[in-house]
Amino acid sequence: MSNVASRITVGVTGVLVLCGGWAYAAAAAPPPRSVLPVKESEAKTETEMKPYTEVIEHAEITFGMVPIRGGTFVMGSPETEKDRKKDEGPQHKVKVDPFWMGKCEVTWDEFEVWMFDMDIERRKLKNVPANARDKAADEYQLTQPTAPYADMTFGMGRENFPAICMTQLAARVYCMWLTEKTGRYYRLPTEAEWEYACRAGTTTAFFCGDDPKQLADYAWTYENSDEAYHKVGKKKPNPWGLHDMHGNVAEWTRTAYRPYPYDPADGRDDPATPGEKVVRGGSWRDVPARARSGFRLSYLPYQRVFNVGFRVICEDRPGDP
Ligand SMILES: [Ca+2]
Repeated sequence: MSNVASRITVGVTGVLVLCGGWAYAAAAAPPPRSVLPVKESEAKTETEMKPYTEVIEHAEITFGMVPIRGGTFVMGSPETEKDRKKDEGPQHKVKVDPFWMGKCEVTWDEFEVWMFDMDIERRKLKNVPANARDKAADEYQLTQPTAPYADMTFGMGRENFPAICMTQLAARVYCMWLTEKTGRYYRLPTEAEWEYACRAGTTTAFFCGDDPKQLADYAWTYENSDEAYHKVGKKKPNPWGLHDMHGNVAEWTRTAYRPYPYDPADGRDDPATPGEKVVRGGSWRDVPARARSGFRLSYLPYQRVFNVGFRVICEDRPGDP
């Protein structure tokens, strides 16, 4: 699965530059990352990839990851699709490499370990010394002596509810922290990876068909949400085992909003690319048409959006989330 040579890899302490077939280290290569052992996450080949449960050490928090096989799919929606927007075309084929994806959206339980330094506090309380992973991850913790100025849940619930209202940058730093914390490479999905995983082999407006009425069993939208987000994973998953891809909270991707065809060679997946970043899937306060597999929305990466959260993906290729 290793595909390092095809990417420009930016590590935490070193920069690997690939140029005309020559690879050289522009700075000292980072030491090998310490890995928290999770047996099921180990896979030498794509066919060995299994679902696994990730652990956030010292916080007693876990979350599920689902293997997504690589493949080629048709990105975008057909002109005949009801409510289709012009930016969803032209349809085009995109190849996607394998990865694991969060079975559910990132919850407050997970996000607040990072946001409130909860693992550091627990280590202090229990007098547990920081291990190599903790030390590396602590570099990405927020330093905030006071509580945030507003309740980011807006009273909608915290335990097992999806995190919202973080900037895309904060979601990315969370991924960097999680990478150090676990030793596995976590990042935001690209727009193509997100749509590929959402469609799960389907070509209809929703992974459950074209009729929005069918959505009720699979998604929280304006039609059934009672105007609030819901606990993650309560609706049926898509064919690849992912929950809430349509609705609940809309999800940040790492990709800059650009016209189709999707072409990663133009730098749209590079986090440093300026401009608005794509958000996918619609939310509890959106009508079903905005939860369609092909629907695209975008916000600036420093915007905190009331109905936008994220989910993580994991792959074996190290880089910058
Ligand atoms: Ca969602």
